Amino acid sequence: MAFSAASRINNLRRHLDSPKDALGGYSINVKVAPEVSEALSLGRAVVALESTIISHGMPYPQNLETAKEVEDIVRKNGAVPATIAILDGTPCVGLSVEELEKLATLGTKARKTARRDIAHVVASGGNGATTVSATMLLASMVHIPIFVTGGIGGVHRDGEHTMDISSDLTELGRTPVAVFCAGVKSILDIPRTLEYLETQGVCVAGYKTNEFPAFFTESSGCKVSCRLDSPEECARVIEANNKLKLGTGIVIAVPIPREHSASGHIIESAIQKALQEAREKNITGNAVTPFLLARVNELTGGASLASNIALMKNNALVGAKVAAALAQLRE
Ligand code: PSU
Ligand code: MN
Repeated sequence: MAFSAASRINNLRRHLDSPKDALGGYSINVKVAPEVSEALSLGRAVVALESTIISHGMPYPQNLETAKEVEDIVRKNGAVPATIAILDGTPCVGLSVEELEKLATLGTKARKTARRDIAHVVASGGNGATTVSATMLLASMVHIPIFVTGGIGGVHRDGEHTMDISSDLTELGRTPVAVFCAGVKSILDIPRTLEYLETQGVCVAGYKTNEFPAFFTESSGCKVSCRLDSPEECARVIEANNKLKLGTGIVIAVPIPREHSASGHIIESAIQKALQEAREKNITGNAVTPFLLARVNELTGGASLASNIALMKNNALVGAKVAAALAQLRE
């Protein structure tokens, strides 16, 4: 369906003035960077990016360098990057270099903000680094259909007892944003994560693969629900999801490029050790994922960080190309 530029601007304004559907009637101010708002109003390609990966997912200064490089890759591949975070209580879509620096240096002092935390971070004027669930929600409020990250959360190992299931999975079941990732880390229970996504009605596609990747490695032994072989094919599925008003998200899993994949054996033994330590230290709730990510990185002597950075950049490349293909499809 073609929209004129003026009607797109009006639609966006109406939505920004009153983002009621997403936050239940609480009319808040969402700050959209001028570059992002212009691209959205003209129907150009935009890619949302999360910020917990900056604050909690990587150490300083690699987090800042990676965030900037990822934005550059998105730009070079035909889309406008929109990193999402909550700064001084204001949800921001598109960050300046200074704002990225602020978040990167705050690190874990920024509040890890999932859907459940948004209202409190806003009401208390805090700084929130948004996880996949909160980033999806804010992206959809301003009608950004595509979001790139490294790995999504999932069902934790032993999740059948702890019920530790990331809100990323329920968000995917209720918010129509396509999330590009390299699968989920094997710190999680991958088969149960996929079962949960199936229950939530989420399409889990493999980009040029039939197998769901395991973040550091290409294979998890689990199948995806469909395979997509080009940016145009991805764009058509995203558009069909949108036109059908299914209301659910899509996972598009992009395997880590082979030359950057970490040795499965080294990673697995680090994961086992980190899981054991987490149990001994009685780490629970939303502290589990950041703890495991940091420990696996330490235990592998930075090898996992290098892989993490490489796959994030690759996901950004693919996501930006799909965003460009989607914008073209909608012209
Ligand atoms: N997995 C990663 N890197 C990350 C995260 C997950 O490989 O940075 C972050 C993402 O922000 C994700 C969040 O949304 O952790 C999930 O946290 P939890 O498991 O507490 O839901
Ligand atoms: Mn959890």
